[in-house]
Amino acid sequence: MAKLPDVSNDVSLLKRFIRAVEDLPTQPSAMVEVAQNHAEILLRRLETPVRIAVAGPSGAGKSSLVNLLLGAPLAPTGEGRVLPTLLFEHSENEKTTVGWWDRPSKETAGHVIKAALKEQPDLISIGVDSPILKTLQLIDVSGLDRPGHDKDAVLALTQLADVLIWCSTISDKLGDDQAALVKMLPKRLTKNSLVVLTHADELSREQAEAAAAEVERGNGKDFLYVSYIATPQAWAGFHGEGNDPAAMWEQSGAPDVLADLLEVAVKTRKKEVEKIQRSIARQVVPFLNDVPMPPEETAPEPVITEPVEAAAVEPTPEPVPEPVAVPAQPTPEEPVAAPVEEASAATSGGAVLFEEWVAKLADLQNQVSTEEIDNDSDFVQAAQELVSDFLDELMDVETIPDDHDWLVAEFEKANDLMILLQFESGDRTTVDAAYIVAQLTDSLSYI
Ligand SMILES: Nc1nc2c(ncn2[C@@H]2O[C@H](COP(=O)(O)OP(=O)(O)OP(=O)(O)O)[C@@H](O)[C@H]2O)c(=O)[nH]1
Ligand SMILES: [Mg+2]
Repeated sequence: MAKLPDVSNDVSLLKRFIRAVEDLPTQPSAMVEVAQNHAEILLRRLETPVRIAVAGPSGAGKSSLVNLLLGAPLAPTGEGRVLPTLLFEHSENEKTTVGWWDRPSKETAGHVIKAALKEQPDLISIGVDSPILKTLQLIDVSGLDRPGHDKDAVLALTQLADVLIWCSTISDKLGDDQAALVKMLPKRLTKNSLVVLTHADELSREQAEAAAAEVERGNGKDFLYVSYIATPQAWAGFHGEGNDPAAMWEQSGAPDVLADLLEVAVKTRKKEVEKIQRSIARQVVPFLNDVPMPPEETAPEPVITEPVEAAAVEPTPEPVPEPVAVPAQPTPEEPVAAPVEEASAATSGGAVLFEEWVAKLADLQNQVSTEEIDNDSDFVQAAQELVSDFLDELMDVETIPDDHDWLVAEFEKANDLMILLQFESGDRTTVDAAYIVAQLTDSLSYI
């Protein structure tokens, strides 16, 4: 079974370095201070669980699935009205925090979701003392198919999620309307995604298998896995109801859904941990000798110990310092480092990338001058596709040095912005999109 990487050594190293810098009797050098800053950001990233978002059309059974994963009926179900995004995270004390994208949040003790809804927040985060949440955060995103709420939902997904579970009722089989919504989402997210077809209890097992296979070949082909579930039966089986709860659990499809989810979460986490380890090797390790490091604690506390099913953690190799460009996961708190001096020395890989980008731009310009693109929203969409396609190439490229993680991060940020721009109206969007493209061109010219 897939196992989450053990990061206890990395956490211990970062904590000891941060403490060593804090304990210095004199002001640290600027370089050491920067390294300490990096260490703090990297530590935060190591301590952040994999963030799993459940999204899909209204009434698809998202909140029911979230509750099943939580093992508690915390997310309101069968509401029929659009709720804000609900984020379930680990906390020893039960608490509810209402948040807005543009205002400070407010925290209350206990689970008071009904009262929180009255405040009309953009986001409600719920602290739950559940072991699964030490490993995973669960995000219930609603309203993706509701005009007026779609932008908020996409914003939540781009800002908060690492992995996506797309829910569709099995009778809808992820139709074209849904495929159009999925296309709007950042590719870095859809790449780490699975489809769960709900209401499988309305079909026979053979019909459910056939529906899942059809989705896998059709609109769900970009997702890593497609599985199905009968959520009420899974819930009843899990909570020991009925004559044969074990059989009910087994037949509900839940074991496959959990196995798929675990695999995707582990894959995503491993990629993120490898990236963090490369950053530690580059940004922190060179400065270890500049400070008196405290001794290693005898029993470092592992960050990820309590698992979904697989509590076991897998030791990962020591940080690998080789320069390899890998997909980055943007974290809102991490500033994108500016290109460093030596990065401007063009590498052949960098020069090829720049040429490719310029060729794509010329193509876009051509489409505008031939009026193949003749309105603002088509321009924004074409520009977003250009950025997103190029981002895919950038992630696969191994010829640019590791220092250019910032470039991937910049394209990811630009891509997220472009996705949101598609929900805006007015001619200002064209200007904004063109500005983003120009900035990316400038950044690419550094490599
Ligand atoms: N029979 C059956 N009913 C389900 C299943 N999953 C969810 N439901 C029911 O479908 C209704 C909608 O489920 P929710 O979990 O609230 O769906 P949602 O996607 O969160 O809905 P919104 O938040 O309103 O978009 C509820 O009455 C659930 O009990 C399922 O697998 N089978
Ligand atoms: Mg819901």
